[in-house]
Amino acid sequence: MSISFRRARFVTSAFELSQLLPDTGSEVAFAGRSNAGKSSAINCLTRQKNLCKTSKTPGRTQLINFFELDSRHRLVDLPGYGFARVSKKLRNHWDRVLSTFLLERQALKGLVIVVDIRRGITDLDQALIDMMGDTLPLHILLTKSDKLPRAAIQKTVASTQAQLIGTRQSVSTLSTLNRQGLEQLEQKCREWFEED
Ligand SMILES: Nc1nc2c(ncn2[C@@H]2O[C@H](COP(=O)(O)OP(=O)(O)O)[C@@H](O)[C@H]2O)c(=O)[nH]1
Ligand SMILES: [Mg+2]
Repeated sequence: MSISFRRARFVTSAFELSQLLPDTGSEVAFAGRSNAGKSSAINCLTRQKNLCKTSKTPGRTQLINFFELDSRHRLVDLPGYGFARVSKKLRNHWDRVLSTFLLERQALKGLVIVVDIRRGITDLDQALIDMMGDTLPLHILLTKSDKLPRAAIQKTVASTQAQLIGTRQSVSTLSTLNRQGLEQLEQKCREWFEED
């Protein structure tokens, strides 16, 4: 069985837990601060320019978006965190929905945490990593690598690697501009889907 990322198509969006797709098959989800580059990473992985809406204005993706690769495999774009101009009510809503989704979803096989390589892992990313513990394999995707010179990239990769604890946690870089790192991301997602 070979998974084709190119065939991804949008299925549905969820605001509430009751709107999630049935908890069957296998999913890989993308989380991270708003504007980190989650949607761009999914577009890059699927070689589709506009599968996920990307935005120069942070805080726009406020839904859980499901993309189907085939009847058994999905990618999930999660709402970004850390956007200041969000009401407390909405923030609490997503804290509850996301923690339930991430900790209880049986279909979820791995979580990609998208991090702007210029910022590195922030407190909010760390809180997510801590919350996940060893419940799921995690991959830290340091994106926008085209924004930094090679030495700075290597330094951030090394310090990020040093911060990880579990054996099921890994790091790679990505530039959605020049596709540097795309193979590693694809490999990781395949590994998670195929472990199943
Ligand atoms: N230079 C560069 N810009 C990127 C990269 N990935 C994302 N961006 C830009 O970062 C902004 C936020 O990206 P988006 O994917 O919408 O972030 P999201 O909020 O995490 O989904 C957009 O302006 C993207 O064009 C990258 O690898 N390189
Ligand atoms: Mg987005």
